[in-house]
Amino acid sequence: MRTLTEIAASVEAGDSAKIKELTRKALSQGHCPEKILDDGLVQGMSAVGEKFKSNEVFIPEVLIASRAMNVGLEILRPLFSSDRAHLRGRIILATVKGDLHDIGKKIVGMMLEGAGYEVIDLGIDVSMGNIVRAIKTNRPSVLGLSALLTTTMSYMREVVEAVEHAGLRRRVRIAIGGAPVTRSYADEIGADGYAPDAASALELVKRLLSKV
Ligand code: B1M
Repeated sequence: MRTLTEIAASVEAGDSAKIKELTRKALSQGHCPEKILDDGLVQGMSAVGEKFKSNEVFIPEVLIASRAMNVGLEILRPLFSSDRAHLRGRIILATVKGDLHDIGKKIVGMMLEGAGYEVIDLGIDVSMGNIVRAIKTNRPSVLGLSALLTTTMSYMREVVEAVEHAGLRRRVRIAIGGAPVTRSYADEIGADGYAPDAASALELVKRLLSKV
């Protein structure tokens, strides 16, 4: 447990080298990747979020912490991946236009890949035009949208409308998530579902695909 607490502290300190060392150490001690993710890396980022909120740290520190967290995520990623990829369905993920947050979406992607879905991550700040083009090209079963800002979450509605206008809405289920997003907002914009965290996102995708 001590190693996980140290991982959280290293995310807060933005110490990438230490995170690399401690994430490997935690694995060698037998901690499962989910626990290292939740009780180490995510715990550390939540603490950074609290400090950011109360003006104890500022953007540069948050950015350094998120880069350090990414180092840990990349070590864990292969452990979530599954050789069953391509079997259960294809999912496109995107952080919507104007929004640069992608840590949570990456975790969602890792969980989905681990469960045997093929994930195409379009990245951050993705416009509706690019999303529509990607759906036409890749024909996914589910589109997952992420937004962390109250100001960018409204763009999700525009994406849903653009998918509709392109005549693609029947072809793809739309799931949305991110800290400010709620189930009622998903209903309001005509998305097919909402997930508050990565584990729920996996459940949601399974549920949506079972209805196809
Ligand atoms: Co920003 N930021 N940030 N930030 N940032 C927040 C979101 C904020 C809540 C901080 C705060 O004030 N307390 C606040 C938003 C306020 C609001 O609108 N409600 C905020 C702000 C204001 C800003 C800026 C505007 C600051 C500024 O410039 N003045 C700016 C905006 C930039 C932009 O996007 N245009 C900004 C910038 C940044 C950084 C670039 C420095 C960095 C992002 C780096 C990166 O992602 N690569 C950053 C970070 C790291 C945060 C906090 C501290 C942490 C976010 C995070 O990674 N959480 C955040 C505070 C907080 O959340 N406590 C904050 C950990 C992650 C595991 O959780 O992302 O919630 P989360 O993902 C979860 C679920 O939400 C869900 O599953 C994930 C895993 O369980 N989920 C989905 C997410 N996407 C999903 C999609 C799905 C399903 C589930 O689809 C199916």
